Amino acid sequence: MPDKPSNSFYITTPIYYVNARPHLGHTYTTIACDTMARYQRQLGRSVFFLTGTDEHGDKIVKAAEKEALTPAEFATRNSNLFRQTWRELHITNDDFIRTTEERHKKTVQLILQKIYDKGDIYTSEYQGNYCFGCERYLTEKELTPEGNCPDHLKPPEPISETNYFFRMQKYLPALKQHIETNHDFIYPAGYRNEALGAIDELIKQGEDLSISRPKKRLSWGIDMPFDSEFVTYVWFDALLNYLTATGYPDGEGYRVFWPNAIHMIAKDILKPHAIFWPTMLMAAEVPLYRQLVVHGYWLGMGDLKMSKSLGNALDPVALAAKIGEDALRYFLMREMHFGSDARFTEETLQNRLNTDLANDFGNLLQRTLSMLKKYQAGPRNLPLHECASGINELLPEMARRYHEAFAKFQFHAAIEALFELSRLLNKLVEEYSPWKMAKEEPAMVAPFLNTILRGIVVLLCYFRPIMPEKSGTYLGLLAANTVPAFPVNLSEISLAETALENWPVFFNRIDLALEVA
Ligand code: ME8
Repeated sequence: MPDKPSNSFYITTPIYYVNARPHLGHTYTTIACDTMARYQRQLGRSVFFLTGTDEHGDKIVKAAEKEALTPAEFATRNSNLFRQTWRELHITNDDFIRTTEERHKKTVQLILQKIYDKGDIYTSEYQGNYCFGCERYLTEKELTPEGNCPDHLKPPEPISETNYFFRMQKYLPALKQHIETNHDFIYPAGYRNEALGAIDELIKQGEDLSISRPKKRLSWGIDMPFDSEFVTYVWFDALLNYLTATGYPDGEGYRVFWPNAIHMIAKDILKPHAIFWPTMLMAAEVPLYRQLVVHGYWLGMGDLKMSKSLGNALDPVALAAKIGEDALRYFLMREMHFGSDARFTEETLQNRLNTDLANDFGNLLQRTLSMLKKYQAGPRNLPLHECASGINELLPEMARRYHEAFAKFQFHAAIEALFELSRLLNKLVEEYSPWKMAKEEPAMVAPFLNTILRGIVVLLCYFRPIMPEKSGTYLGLLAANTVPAFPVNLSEISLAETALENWPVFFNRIDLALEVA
């Protein structure tokens, strides 16, 4: 049995299908988890951050055939694309799981056998409308008026076959009760309500979950341990990755991290995560994960969900090369309100980055450093200037809003809280005008600019999970290493008293229109 929740933090991305290249949609989830993982580490927690690839099923077989590769060759090549992308974007995942690994096969078979032995798996004939894109049967209600899958815009295929079924119905009432009593189990609330609605619908239909595929139709999967004529249904296989990676059932990771497991997904895969997965855990007598956090879609051209099949997906590595890795992270975290959809256009990207990073914070940083150099004022740990009291008044409130926003995955709100301080610092520079001070009260210039600089160092500390590279570089340049992870008073900031010669530009204005021309 796992420990009670402790100082540990476990976060997962979905494991991505290897039939597509990583695009901006996958990148958002991975960067959001990475930002959260970095934040939790900065708080001093012990973090396990998992991502990986989902490699079995019809979809992969079909995609491999098109390229005249075996499913295994195809899966390995494309899984490496994800691994490579996350490496290039400096994602700090602690593990990368592939569902074709031996450790995973063991867990899947162990859990299936356990559920089978207690009588919660049986065989039956099934007929339904199967969407190969979603790798699941769709109900009539889920289809668009034209009879298409709402995500893949194609009609599902009618299929009839004998399969093994998991007695999901048995666990639905208990799951419903769990969701009702644990308000944050599925977050934000809109998705919690959607899950409750879907449970009621499933109870009404009375259907269980088909969890196998006959090998004569599909052999690319994990054998059912009690019948080698069948392989495991891809969702049953895939969901278990979250448990495999902890070292279930005996691993230290299972004991330490499982009680604090948080799964991040987009709304497309709410049903498998909010309903199939917890009922599977109940049947396997494994405690439920702690929380499911659900975000909306990045919409690309035509205001459609960005995806490979709709042809409007963006390559994250190319984009990062163009605008910078931290700028990409910043944009994704600032622009999407976690839970709602967000639109990706070059215009929103450019406006957001130029306004926030070049004009507001970037300008504050550049002008402060230039003035420090021009007036030969530091960095120096001088007594604080009188304007520090206004800054110190804001800091605890800013920190409170920032941490509260992080606790709710509202990254945009955390960033907004920081910009209040950035604006205050810019305002103080205008108000006190060091260029005038230099003529009228020259002795005040250094204390003033160094007070502003300490405020900038505070901001860099809080920006660190979001823009790790730039914040890290500037903190290395400007701050002593005694600075706390999340300072709440300027007196906690010790500056690195090294001469400022050349420093990198925090953010170069971008003009994507000009670049295209
Ligand atoms: O569903 N906007 O894999 P997948 C936001 N293998 N997020 C997006 C997105 C978009 N336009 N497009 C993709 C699968 N995503 C299964 C998961 S888990 C046990 C198995 C992100 O490759 C988002 O996180 O289709 C979404 O849930 C996921 O990619 C789907 O990835």
